[in-house]
Amino acid sequence: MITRNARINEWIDECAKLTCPDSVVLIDGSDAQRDALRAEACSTGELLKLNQDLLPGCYLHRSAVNDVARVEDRTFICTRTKAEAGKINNWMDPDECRARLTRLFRGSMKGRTMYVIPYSMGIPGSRFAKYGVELTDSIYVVLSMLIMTRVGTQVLDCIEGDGFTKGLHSKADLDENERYIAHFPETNTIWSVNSGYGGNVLLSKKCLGLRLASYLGRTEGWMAEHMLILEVEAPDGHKTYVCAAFPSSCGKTNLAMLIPPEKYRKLGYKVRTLGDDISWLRVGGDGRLWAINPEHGFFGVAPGTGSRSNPNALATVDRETIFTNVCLDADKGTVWWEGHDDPPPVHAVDWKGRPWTPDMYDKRDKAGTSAAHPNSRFTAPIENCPSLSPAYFEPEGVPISAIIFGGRRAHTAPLVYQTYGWRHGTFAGSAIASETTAATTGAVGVVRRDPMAMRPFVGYDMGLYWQHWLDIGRRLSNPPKIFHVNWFRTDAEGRFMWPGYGENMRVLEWILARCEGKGDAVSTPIGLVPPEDGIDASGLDLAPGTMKELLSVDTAAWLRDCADLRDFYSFIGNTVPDELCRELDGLERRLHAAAGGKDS
Ligand code: GTP
Ligand code: SPV
Ligand code: MN
Repeated sequence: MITRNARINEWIDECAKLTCPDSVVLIDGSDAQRDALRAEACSTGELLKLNQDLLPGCYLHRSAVNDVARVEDRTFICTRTKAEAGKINNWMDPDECRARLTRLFRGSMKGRTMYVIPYSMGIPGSRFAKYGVELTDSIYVVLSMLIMTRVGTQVLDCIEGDGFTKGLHSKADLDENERYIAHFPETNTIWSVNSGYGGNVLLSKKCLGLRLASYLGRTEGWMAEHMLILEVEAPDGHKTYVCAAFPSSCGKTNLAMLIPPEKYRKLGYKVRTLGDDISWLRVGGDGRLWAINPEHGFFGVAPGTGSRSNPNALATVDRETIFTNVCLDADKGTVWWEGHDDPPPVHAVDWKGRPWTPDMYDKRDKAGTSAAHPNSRFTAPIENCPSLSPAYFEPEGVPISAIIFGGRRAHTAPLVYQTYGWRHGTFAGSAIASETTAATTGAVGVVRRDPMAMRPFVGYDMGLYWQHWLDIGRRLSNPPKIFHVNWFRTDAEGRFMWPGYGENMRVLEWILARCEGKGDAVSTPIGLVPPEDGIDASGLDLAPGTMKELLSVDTAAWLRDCADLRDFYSFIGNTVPDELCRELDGLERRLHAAAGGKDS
């Protein structure tokens, strides 16, 4: 008997019969068990122990070369009907999927141990917590889940009957042609097979935390979003909470850990972190939107993390951290990646485990020739973060004043604009477009529509998801203001025009002022844009005209974008809410008017 919960035991038995592990081990959350698993993983080469004087409790893991990112084309939502999964998700009939994956799971854990990981999303026992149990044959998954979520026997005590998400994961033989990440919302089940990469196998994260949670949230009246949560404390001590949704690898971790420029620090501004990837949002009794971060750690992008861009992240990963697919300094037993402060190690071992020198780098084949994979990551405990807000521990979460949408766009989207309200804001979210990144397999740098930064993560039909946003808005008597930002606009030479990172505080300042009914704004066809002097650029080395360019709205480009959005709406189909179609009509009309009728 593994647990005292008969439903959990029955299900474990069923999965063990299928996968045939040599033994079944319950993860109790103890340090002793964790340490034994670390030692075992080091003995098999699954983990490499880093220099414990310089990086205590830190390990390096290398995944299979064909298994370095989420696989959207192999991710399925298995609802009874295809229509429920919607146009964007891959769908498979639940019975067909179970049959197909049963063949892959059969005997897949022979000679291995099946670990039983009871975990909680949110504070165990709190009103908003959800529980899951993940069965896996990977020690890497166990050790990562111990960091990313709250794990252990105390979670089992919170689970009543079958009130938990059933997650079954097996590395099997990592065959990429038989890799599946399958979700069964109707039975609250996830099956993942033939992968060892984070987003595919840490079933708490995108699988439960976003896909199943968004499905549940629709029926239960709350939202699961791909959003960071941060706190800004003003010089007078007043605290404001902000959520921001950017697509994968587009700056959530960086914004969540932002350190204000010196000028703001001197004035007394403080920015603190509550979460960097997932928010669960509810309508509070006060008519405001309240957010919790259900996770307990960071699974963050390593490349680009340096003392100029994100000192808080660097301080977070100097202990008790698992690094995946970064570069090893073979002399020092430390880690390195592109964008690190240190020069490349003399004896560098790349993410594939081969000797590496800087002259091997070819920017036309970044993933193949960089020392650290572009989607290499760190898995670090949230409590390591120097900027962690005490409000992270509030079971009811924090009230949100602003929601910021964003994307990675070389052109079109200005540095920042404010929408006219919840409905227009929902529209702006539905219209996010962003260049693809290394966080998912496939081409990098291609602009695609990524509504609310949730394209790969909505567990049902996108049109109904937008309707859910509108419905939530109607229940908010004091909704957050909704903004859109773009840190990634480039000039004619392809260089970023905005310095970004800590300097994004200047944009946050305008956003916070707007939330308080202050700060100037100019009405444009797309929304409210700051006047040229509305964003404090003092002390920045911006070339003349840059701010004007950053804030400009290119009518012709926006009209092209509207046409593309119209196609996207028709692709999604007749579930797209009328209210959003009218917003699109209105935007197009305003753009035509601004173009002086020459386009109409
Ligand atoms: P996921 O974990 O995949 O959901 O990503 P994320 O949204 O947390 O992205 P993250 O903060 O890790 O940033 C990803 C990449 O964007 C890194 O290479 C950063 O260096 C880069 N980046 C983040 N913020 C900025 C910014 O303000 N300006 C520029 N130019 N790059 C940025
Ligand atoms: C993302 O891709 O948005 C991530 C990393 O946060 S993963 O957990 O792999 O999805
Ligand atoms: Mn993410």
